[in-house]
Amino acid sequence: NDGYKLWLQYYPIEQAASWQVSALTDQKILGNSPTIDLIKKELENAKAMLEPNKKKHQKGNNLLIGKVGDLNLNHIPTSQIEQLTDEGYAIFNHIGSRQLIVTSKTDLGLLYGTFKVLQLIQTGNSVSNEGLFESPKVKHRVLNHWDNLDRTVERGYSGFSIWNWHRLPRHIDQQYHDYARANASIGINGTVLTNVNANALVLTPEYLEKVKALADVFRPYGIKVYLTARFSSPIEIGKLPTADPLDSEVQSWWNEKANEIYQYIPDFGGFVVKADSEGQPGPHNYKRTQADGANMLADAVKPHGGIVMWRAFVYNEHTPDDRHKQAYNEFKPLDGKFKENVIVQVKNGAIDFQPREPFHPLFGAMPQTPLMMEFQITQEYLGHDTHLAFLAPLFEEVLKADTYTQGNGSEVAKVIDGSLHGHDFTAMAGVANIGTDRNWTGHHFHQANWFAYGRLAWNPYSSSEEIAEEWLKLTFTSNSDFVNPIKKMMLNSREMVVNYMTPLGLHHIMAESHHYGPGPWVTGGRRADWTATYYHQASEDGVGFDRTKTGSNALEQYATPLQEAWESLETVPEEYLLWFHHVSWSAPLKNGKSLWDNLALHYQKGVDESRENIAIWKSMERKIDHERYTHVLSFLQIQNQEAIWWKDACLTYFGQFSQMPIPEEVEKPLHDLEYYQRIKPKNVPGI
Ligand code: BDP
Repeated sequence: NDGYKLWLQYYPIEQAASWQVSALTDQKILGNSPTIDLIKKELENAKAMLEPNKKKHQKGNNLLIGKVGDLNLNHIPTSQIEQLTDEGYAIFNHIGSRQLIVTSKTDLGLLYGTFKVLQLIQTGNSVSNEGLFESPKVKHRVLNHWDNLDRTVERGYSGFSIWNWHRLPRHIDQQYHDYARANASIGINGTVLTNVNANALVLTPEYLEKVKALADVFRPYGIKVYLTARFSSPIEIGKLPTADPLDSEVQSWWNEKANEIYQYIPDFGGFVVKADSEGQPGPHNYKRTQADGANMLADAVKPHGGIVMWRAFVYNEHTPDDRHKQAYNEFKPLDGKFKENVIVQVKNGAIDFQPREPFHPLFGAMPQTPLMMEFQITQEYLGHDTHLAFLAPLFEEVLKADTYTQGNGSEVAKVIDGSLHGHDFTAMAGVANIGTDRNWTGHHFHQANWFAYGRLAWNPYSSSEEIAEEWLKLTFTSNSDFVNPIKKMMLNSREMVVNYMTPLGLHHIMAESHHYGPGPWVTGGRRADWTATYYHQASEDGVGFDRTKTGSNALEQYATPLQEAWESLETVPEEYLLWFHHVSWSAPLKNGKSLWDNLALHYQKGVDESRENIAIWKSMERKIDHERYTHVLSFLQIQNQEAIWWKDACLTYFGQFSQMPIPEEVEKPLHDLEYYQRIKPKNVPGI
C-alpha cells in the first residue's frame, strides 16, 4: 500500500453487519447528472469493502440516494431536511420502506452524503435512530496551493506541483480527478491553484485555457477554481503605466479581465490577493488602502458572482512597530470599508504559522467585515515533510480560543462561521501540503492534516480526537490495538514538536529562509523581522519578547480580559510566556523551577516523546501493511534525530546567555555552538 488512496481505502470489513452488506449491495440512485455519475462510481468502488462477505444473506435496509423532491415517501423528517443548506445532507433509516436514505437539496449534497455513508460503513459506525443531518457551517472551504507555474511549490515538501501546466489542457491527468474526489470526500469546495506570491501570466489566455480544463474536471465534484491575482498585472500583462486601484483605466482592465476569465470558466470562484507584503506589489505603491485594492477587484468579479479573498498578512520592515501589531493596525481602521463580496483572510496567528501562536488579534476586532481563517497545512515551521505533527489540535486550539470581543463565549470559531457578528459570507483556507509524491503529502500521517482541515472547515467545532480516530480507521484499520495507541501518539504530536522546537512561547527561532532546523542565532541581514534574535531577545538578563505595556504593547490589540490575563506574569499561560514577556533565566515558573530549567526540560520532553513514538510504532509492525509501516518508521527516526538536534542547538545557544548548567535529567549536547551553526541540512529546497 503506497498510500495513494488516502482515506478512501475501502479495505474489506471483517464480519460486516447486515446493514453494511445491504447498503453496499442493494442500492437505488435517483437522478441524472455528472455528479450522480460520480456517486454511482463511488458506490461501485466501495464494494471492495465487502470482499469476504459478498454472499452473506442481507437483512438490512437497502440504500436509496435521491434529492428531496425525488423521494416520493411519506414520513420523512421534513423540517430537519428543510433546514439543510444547499450542500447539506440527511442520512436516516426510513422505517416504512426499510431503506437507508441519503437525501439533499442538491446533487452535490448527495455526493457529500454518499461519502459520509461510506465512511460510516468503513468505520463501523451505524446511523442512529435520530438520523444524521449535516450542513457545512462555513461556505467557502478552500485549499490554497502555493504552486508556481514552473511546478515548484513554495513551502511544499512532497514533490512538485500536481498541476502539469505544460501538458494542460491537452492532457488531463487522472490525478486531477483523484484530487477532486479526495477533496469532495471531506467537503472541500474550492481550490486556489496558484501561489500567493503570484505570477500575472496565469491570467493570460494561454493559461486560462489550462485553468478552464482543470475547472471542468473539478466541477462535478463541487469544487470551484480560484486564482491569485498579482496586483501589478495591469502593468505586466496589460501594458498600462500604472496599477493604481483608483485609476479608471486600471479598473476597466480588471473588469475586462474578469469578463474574459468568466468566459472560460462561468463558475470561477474569484481572486486571492497578497498585496504590500514581502515584496509583493499592492495599493500602498499608490498610497491607497487595502480596501481600495480589494474593492476594485471585488467590483470586477461581482457581476459574475465572484469573491475576493484579500489577505491580511501585510507587514513591512520599514514600520518601526512590532510585526505582531502591523496587520491589526492596517486593517482594523478599514472595518466596514470593504465591498460585500470581499472577505479578509487572516492567518491563525499574528506572526506566521508557528508551532504555537496565540490567535490573531484581528479575530473579533472587525465586526463589520467578514473574516476568514487561513491555516497552514504544509509544515513550513513544523519539520516539513518528515516530522509527524498532527495539526488538528493546533487548529482546534485557535478555533476554540475565546476572543472576548462580545463578552464571554466569543470564540474564534464563531467569527469563522459568521455567527458572532451575523455574517453569511464565511470561508476558511488551508495552505495545501499536496505534491507529486506517490502518497500526496510526503509523510503518510500528513494526509491526516489535509483530512483534518477539511473536517474543520466543514465544522469548526469538530474535535481533534474524533478526526484522528476517523482518519486512522479509514486509512489503516479499525483494529483498536492500532487505533487507540496511534491516536494518542497523533494527538500528542504537535505538543511534542512545540516542546523540542519552541517551548514556553518561543517563536521564529528556525533557520533562515528555508525554515528547516534550529537557528536561534539568526541575526542581522536585510530585515530584522526575519531574524530569530528579533523574536527571542535573549541576553544575560533573560529571554522573550516583551509585548506588554513596558514593551511593544501588542497586548492592547486583544480584548480586556485577555490583556489583563496575559499582561501579568502570574496569570499568563506558560505556553505563551515568552511570546508576551521577557523573563529572567532564574525566574521560578509554576513548578518552582527556574525558567532555564523548565526550558531545558521541555526540550528533553520533546526528545523523549519522539523516541517513545518509535517504540510504539515498532509494536504496530504486524497490524498494518509493510510498505507504510517502514515508510513511517524511517520518518519517525529522522524526527527523533532532529528533535535532538533542535534541543542541543537551542540549549547550547541559549546557555551562553543563561550561564546556568543544564539540569541533570537533560541529555547533554555533544557539540559546541559552532558545530550547530555550521550544519547545513541536506535536501531542503533552496540550499
Ligand atoms: C510565509 C512564508 C512565505 C509566504 C508567506 C505568505 O515563509 O513563503 O509567501 O508566508 O503567507 O509563511 O505570504
